[in-house]
Amino acid sequence: MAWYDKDSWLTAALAPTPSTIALTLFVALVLPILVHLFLYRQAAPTALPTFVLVGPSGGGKTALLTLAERKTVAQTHTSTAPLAIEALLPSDVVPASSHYRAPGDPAYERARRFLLLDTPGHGKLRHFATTQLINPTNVRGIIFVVDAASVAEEAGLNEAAEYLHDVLLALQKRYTGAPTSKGPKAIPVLIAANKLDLFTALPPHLVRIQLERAVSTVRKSRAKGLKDSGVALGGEDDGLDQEREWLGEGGEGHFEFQHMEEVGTGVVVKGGNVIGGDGTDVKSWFEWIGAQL
Ligand SMILES: Nc1nc2c(ncn2[C@@H]2O[C@H](COP(=O)(O)OP(=O)(O)OP(=O)(O)O)[C@@H](O)[C@H]2O)c(=O)[nH]1
Ligand SMILES: [Mg+2]
Repeated sequence: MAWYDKDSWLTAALAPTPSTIALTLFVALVLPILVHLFLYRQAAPTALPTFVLVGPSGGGKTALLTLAERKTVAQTHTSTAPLAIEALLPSDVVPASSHYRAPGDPAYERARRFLLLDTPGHGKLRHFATTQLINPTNVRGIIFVVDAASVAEEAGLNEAAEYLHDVLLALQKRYTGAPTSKGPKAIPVLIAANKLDLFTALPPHLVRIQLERAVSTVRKSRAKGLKDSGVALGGEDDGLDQEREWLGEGGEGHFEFQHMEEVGTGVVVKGGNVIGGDGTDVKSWFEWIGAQL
């Protein structure tokens, strides 16, 4: 049977027979729906962007998490386990990805949701935080909560600086150790100078200066032979060359948070207080979160 015969399949496919019309209609209507469903499933957000709360014990991480969840402050105790909650940006903060969307748009409402992960700040329980840094899943930002009154004293400052040094070094290693030359997606860091309601608290710009100075000291002492910064983070302790163990630029001088931009990590310091006689002031932190969403 040749293709031009009356009962060949090609003639039937082009003829105005009811079965051909029905089949064409079916394909024309059902195929776009199937393609839409397939693409929609693939594009649907699988997990919310996560912000990890890290920082020395007593900084106010759990207090901030409680505030984000319940909109009121509550008494907290030293944490021993990580805790994740789903939070919503305050209505007066606009997520950066939704500047041109109207409130009420489902995509706008979805963009305002995020996960907040609290980790224990005690020295022996920091592995909960550091595993998140070594293998971040959906981590959009790190919030390093520090008590601005405790960094006014040497002991508190040193503890905060050591933890901060390890956090920044872990982020740097993640960046420099990436298999692609483009580097992984940047994870920015917010240093939340908390407890500004206290009389003894340092203002944010001084918290920044003090921490930069103290991190420089930590960096110098680590370089002096303590090659255990990788061990402290639960990472590979050997096989890493000296250069990668060094935070920031190769130079010996003063460390500045600005140096972290070269390894894809923006660091900003913003002040606030979760608890206080005059109410809470956490707006600048939520604005920072909104800028990352
Ligand atoms: N004055 C004042 N106190 C605060 C503020 N934020 C938190 N605190 C208090 O600081 C203490 C420690 O707060 P937490 O939130 O438990 O500290 P944490 O960072 O979770 O500490 P760990 O769980 O041990 O890592 C609590 O007694 C809080 O009430 C603040 O802004 N101002
Ligand atoms: Mg806690």
